[in-house]
Amino acid sequence: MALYRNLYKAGSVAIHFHPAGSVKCARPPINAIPFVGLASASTVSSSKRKMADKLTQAERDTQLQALLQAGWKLQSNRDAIEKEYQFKNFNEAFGFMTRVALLAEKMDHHPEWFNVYNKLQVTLSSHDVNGLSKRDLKMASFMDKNFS
Ligand code: HBI
Repeated sequence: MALYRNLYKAGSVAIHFHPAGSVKCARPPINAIPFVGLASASTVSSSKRKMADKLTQAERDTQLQALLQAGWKLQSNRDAIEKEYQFKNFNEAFGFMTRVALLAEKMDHHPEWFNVYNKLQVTLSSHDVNGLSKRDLKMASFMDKNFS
C-alpha cells in the first residue's frame, strides 16, 4: 500500500474508484481517491528534461562547430541554425522531408522549414528552451546523414 501511495503522490498512478461490489477482486476496492491526471507528473519531468537539453558551451564548441563545418549557419537574430538543401527534384525533397517528419514526431521536436520544388530551407531551434538544444544537434545530424 505504501508503494501505491508513493506512486500516487508522484502523480504516476491513476487510481479509479469502483463502488464496493461492482468489481470482483481479491481484495476490497481501494477507498475513493480522485483520479490523478498523469499530465502533472509528465509535464514537470518533460520540462525539466527539456531544460536539461539546452546546449552547454562545451557542446557549442564541439558538436555545434562540426555542424557549422558541414554547412549549417548560426542565425544572427536568434539562437538557431539553418541550412539549405538542394535535391534532384521535388520527389527527392519530399521523401527527405517525410523521413525527417517521422523522426520529428518520434522526438516530439519539429523543424521550421520551407520547401519550393527541389529546395528545402531548414531552421532548427528549441522553442521550449528558447534556443539551441541537444535535440537540434540530433536532428541536424540526422538530416545530414540522410541527405545523399
Ligand atoms: N519543436 N522545435 C521544437 N521546439 C519545441 O519546443 C517543440 C517542438 N515540437 C513539439 C513541442 N515542442 C511540444 O513538446 C510542445 O509544443 C508541447
